[in-house]
Amino acid sequence: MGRSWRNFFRRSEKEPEESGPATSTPERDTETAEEGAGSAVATSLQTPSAPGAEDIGEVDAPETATPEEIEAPVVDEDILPAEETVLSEEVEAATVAAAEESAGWVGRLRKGLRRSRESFVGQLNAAMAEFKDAEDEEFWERVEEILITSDVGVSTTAKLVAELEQEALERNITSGKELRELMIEHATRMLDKPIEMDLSKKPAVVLMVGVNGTGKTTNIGKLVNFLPGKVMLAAGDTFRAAAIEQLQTWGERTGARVIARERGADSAAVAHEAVEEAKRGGTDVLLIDTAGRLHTKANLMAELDKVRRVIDRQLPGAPHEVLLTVDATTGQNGLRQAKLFQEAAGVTGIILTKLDGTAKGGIALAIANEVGVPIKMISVGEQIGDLHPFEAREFAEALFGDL
Ligand SMILES: Nc1nc2c(ncn2[C@@H]2O[C@H](COP(=O)(O)OP(=O)(O)OP(=O)(O)O)[C@@H](O)[C@H]2O)c(=O)[nH]1
Ligand SMILES: [Mg+2]
Repeated sequence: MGRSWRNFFRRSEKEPEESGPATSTPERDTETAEEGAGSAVATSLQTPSAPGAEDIGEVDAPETATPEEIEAPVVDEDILPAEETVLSEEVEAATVAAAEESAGWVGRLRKGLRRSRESFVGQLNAAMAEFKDAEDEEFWERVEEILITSDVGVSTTAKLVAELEQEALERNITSGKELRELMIEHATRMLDKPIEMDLSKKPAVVLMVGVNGTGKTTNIGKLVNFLPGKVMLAAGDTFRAAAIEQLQTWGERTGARVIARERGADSAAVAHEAVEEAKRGGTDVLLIDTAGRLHTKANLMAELDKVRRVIDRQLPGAPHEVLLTVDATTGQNGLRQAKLFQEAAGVTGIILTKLDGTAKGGIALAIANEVGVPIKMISVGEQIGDLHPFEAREFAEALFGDL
């Protein structure tokens, strides 16, 4: 059951023996890290190239912000969450216990989705109970409404329901039970994409992007524990002092070295220094945190573009992965963010976060169908064990399965 971390990372076949945690700490899940390190052979899964990365053309990079500018509020963003976020104290307290809890992560996913599932599945159950034949147009309209209200969105719902209707007709399905299984199958097909992370280069550079509060920094911290080899972190979010400290805390906790400069420093300069250090120090994976908010969306995208260009100049082909965190509780807003970042930042994978919260979960289908980027991981809590490789079938079952 479930996809493990073992085959998740595509590693270079040259230096598997060098892999292993950089610094062993009690918190670090060394067993998992070593398992991952052992999976040197790439599977047939291919990581897609960064789509849209070339579309935005040259953008003037923003100057380094002055302190006054740093305090200035975001002005033009409807896609950005309103509140500032800080590292939760719960994360501090729960680090050690977290890995042990990870076995129950599907349960956490189900529990998280239940809040919406109770109404969503309740409605779906009621509709399914009345299902008799696939020619009943009213039935399909009802299913459409239910899906749209659970964040699947209009166009993805239309596609899913059209496929379902066609197959139900062809196979002459007459029971709700069979139809539900068909729904799970179709959702699985829609969600099932290559999720493997390409860490075959040394150093492999992973850039974490996403709007503020979606879980970039926290999930960098969690990811360190599963990454094979020597890991380094870079505090590329120089917008807030707390963001730098937050990453440093994760560094202390996981034993990963952190490259940081002072608040207000040029983010691209931090990335530059980190790549140099990673090259020099035999780092296997460099994870770079970025800001989730600047004064404007244009500033943010220009900064990300500058960071990417600086990294690529130093290490052609890098960053090898650009991971976007999307807070699943923000519904269709998350879909807009995914489209925006895909175009501007060349995202190669999405981490869908806060699925333990009030998320309706349907956003995963919308992203899978409408954004050409795979969901690679899901996060179902603030603890280290709450980050998991995305598994399409499991997710579809958690979403559409019977209560
Ligand atoms: N419940 C829950 N909380 C999460 C999850 N992922 C992250 N968080 C919490 O969400 C808050 C924001 O996470 P951060 O990692 O700071 O988000 P960020 O994207 O780095 O935010 P900025 O630095 O402001 O751009 C923190 O309190 C995290 O602990 C999750 O899967 N579930
Ligand atoms: Mg952050």
